Amino acid sequence: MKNTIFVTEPSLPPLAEFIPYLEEIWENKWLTNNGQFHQQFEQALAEYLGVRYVSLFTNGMIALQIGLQALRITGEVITTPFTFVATTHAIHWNSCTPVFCDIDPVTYNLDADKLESLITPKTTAIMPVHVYGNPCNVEKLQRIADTYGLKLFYDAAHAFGVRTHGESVLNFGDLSMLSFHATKVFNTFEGGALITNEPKLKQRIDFLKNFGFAGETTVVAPGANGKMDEFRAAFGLLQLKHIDEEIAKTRRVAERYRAALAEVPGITLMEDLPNVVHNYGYFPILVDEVRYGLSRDALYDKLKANGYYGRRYFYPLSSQFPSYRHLPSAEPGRMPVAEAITERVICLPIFANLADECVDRIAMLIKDVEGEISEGNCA
Ligand code: T4K
Repeated sequence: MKNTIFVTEPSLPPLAEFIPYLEEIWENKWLTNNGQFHQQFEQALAEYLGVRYVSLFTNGMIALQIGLQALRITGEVITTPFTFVATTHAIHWNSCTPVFCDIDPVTYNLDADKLESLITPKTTAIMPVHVYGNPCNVEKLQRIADTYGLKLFYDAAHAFGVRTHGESVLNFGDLSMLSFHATKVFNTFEGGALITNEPKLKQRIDFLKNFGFAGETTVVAPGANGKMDEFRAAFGLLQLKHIDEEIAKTRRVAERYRAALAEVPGITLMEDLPNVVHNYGYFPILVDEVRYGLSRDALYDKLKANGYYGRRYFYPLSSQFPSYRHLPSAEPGRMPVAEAITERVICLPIFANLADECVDRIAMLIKDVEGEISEGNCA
């Protein structure tokens, strides 16, 4: 859509660079099922991310579902309501009950200090999300998981390349899931991965994503089809060559927003966390209606009317959707922090090629509380 700046724009390499990969696929006629690009991409990703084992998937949602199967999760899973609904759906699709826990007011991630009171004899796992790529309180979560004998499965859909205290955030817990959807910092059109340090778990995941086949005639479990094809694996290999530059460019966009919006009364920005390498995939702001002078939705609509399509990630909370709002943990008032933040958040447009002029116009629209329309759109 012309004259519209969306919340994100996918990073794409020059098309000419992809042609040789396609020629090779056409030559080999090997399109999927653990082909050469699939194998190379798994290896290259593990090296890039600084993790032990990567299992590629056709998307992040099926990776979550298969990860829960691979860990043999049953009963209740404690999770965050402040997430894309895929996290909650994956729990539901595995015939488990999501139990929602409130979030931390600084990181917007599942609040490890509020978790223990939700554990019951039916709890088998904790499924936190590194929202916007901000690392969860990984140490405390691990302590609780170890104390109660629970599995710890991170939805790391937003956390490509994120490091905490020098270590990949994907190395914590039993399993982590990455999404390579078009809207993510690193994309393969659609795609995803599971990351683990355990060779046996990697093997079980690889069986489960290929219908449960452990050999030509051996099926070890009721698997599904979660495989990534050669087209996307080849594309991912190419994307890896450009990702550092893309993240560096996106970081500059975030810095420009921060400088422009630092002093706006009633607008709260999310700062970089100490000892964390971020990927800048999202730029959330919180709008305090009383101090700012406009409601979150009024600002959201004003930006949209000017062609700037931010998104209210994540509103409503997962726990507020009809499929889940009957659950006891979803009852209004039980998660005051999440309930407040979901009503105030807007994620502003951010991506590597977002022009300075666009950032400046968006910032100007936010600062000019009374003003309605900017002079033309930067697109
Ligand atoms: N867990 C978490 C925490 C997640 O955030 C997600 C996905 C998942 C699990 C599941 O992973 P995947 O199965 O998706 O791999 C988008 C994405 O579809 C979704 O992947 C993502 N999270 C979520 C946060 O955002 P929508 O409904 O906002 O997408 P859509 O189509 O409205 O796209 C947003 C904007 O991006 C568009 O307005 C324009 C731009 N865009 C989008 C696409 C698809 C493009 O410029 N090009 C494109 O190809 O959910």
